[in-house]
Amino acid sequence: MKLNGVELRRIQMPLVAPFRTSFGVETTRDVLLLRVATPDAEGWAECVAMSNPLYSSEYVDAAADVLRRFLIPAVAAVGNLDATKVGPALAKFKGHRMAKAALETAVLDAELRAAGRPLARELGAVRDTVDCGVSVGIMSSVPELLDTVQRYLDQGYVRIKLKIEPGWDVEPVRAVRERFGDILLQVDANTAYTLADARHLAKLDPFDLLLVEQPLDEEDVLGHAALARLVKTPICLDESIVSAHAAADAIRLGACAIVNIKPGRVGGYLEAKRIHDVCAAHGVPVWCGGMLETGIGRAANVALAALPGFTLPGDTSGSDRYFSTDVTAPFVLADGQLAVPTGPGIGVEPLPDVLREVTTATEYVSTN
Ligand code: NPQ
Ligand code: MG
Repeated sequence: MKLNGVELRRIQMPLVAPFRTSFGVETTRDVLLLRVATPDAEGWAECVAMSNPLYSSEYVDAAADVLRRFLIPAVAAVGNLDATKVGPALAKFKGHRMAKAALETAVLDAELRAAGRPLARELGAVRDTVDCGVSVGIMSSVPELLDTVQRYLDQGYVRIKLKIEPGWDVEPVRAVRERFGDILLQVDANTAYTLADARHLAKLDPFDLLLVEQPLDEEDVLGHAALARLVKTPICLDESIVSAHAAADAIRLGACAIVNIKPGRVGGYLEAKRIHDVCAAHGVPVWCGGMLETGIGRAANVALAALPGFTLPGDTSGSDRYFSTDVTAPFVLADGQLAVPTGPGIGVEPLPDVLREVTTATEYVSTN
């Protein structure tokens, strides 16, 4: 395969409601989409970086910059290009995994579309539908939280994840558990605590949570191992797991019993599959995280979530959890599940009218 060029397209997607986490409030999603042009097919991907470096060090302007200046030229120089050659060609550039993931995914999509092969089958999917959970932001009151959770349960979500931070943790968890009984319930702290909070976090023990996600700093893997000995709730890592190597280390150190896999965070779907395999070899369950993706990113995540080791429901929510209009045909929950796309590549394409409507800038990086 040969690369003719890569389009970088910025889109602005209003969220249906503000989404509050321990690192801030988002009201719109500022997304970078990639379209690679090859002689045989186009390939699409979504870069999951946020507009500000709050979840990780990456942010969308930096992703666009590193792509145009370094990553795209390096991939364009690869002879007989296929997706497996993208990672090695980019390895000398440090970090920028979300940018790398987007480029590898777009190349993979083009390659699979040209060959008529669906991404799910390529990755080793064993299901044609996946169980869906939903991530619930920090609210201004417990009654507002209970109303929100009720709506998601009515919509069929099979697992609820509550965002927590100091001052919004034990009480909301207790309220949701008391009101809704034995639903699948977990929490995500996005690094908002320290090991000194261990006794406080142990107050979550009585509520039978599936897991507590990333309570401590992303670099504090040993802290998570220490915390695991002080609390009963299983610890799941998100931000800390940036590669299969990091996953293997965290498991060996006893820092996590469960892993959240986000392809953007780890540099792409091929590395995501390697993490899945490492975790499966250690009997560690995994689930697919979310970064408020449009249908482009969501489609590929749903394919990944169909692999056998994804034994917990993911943050693979329906399109309407975040957007009133998606850039693809919307993903709609049926019986708490989403259907795994069956078409070639990621199996979806942007709707031209919607795409035009939400686009704020486009740039074509020619590689001829
Ligand atoms: C997580 N996602 O698991 C992330 C964090 C997150 C679904 O909880 C804009 C873009 C806002 C990406 C807010 C979920 C975001 C974002 C939170 C990612 O940690
Ligand atoms: Mg998380």
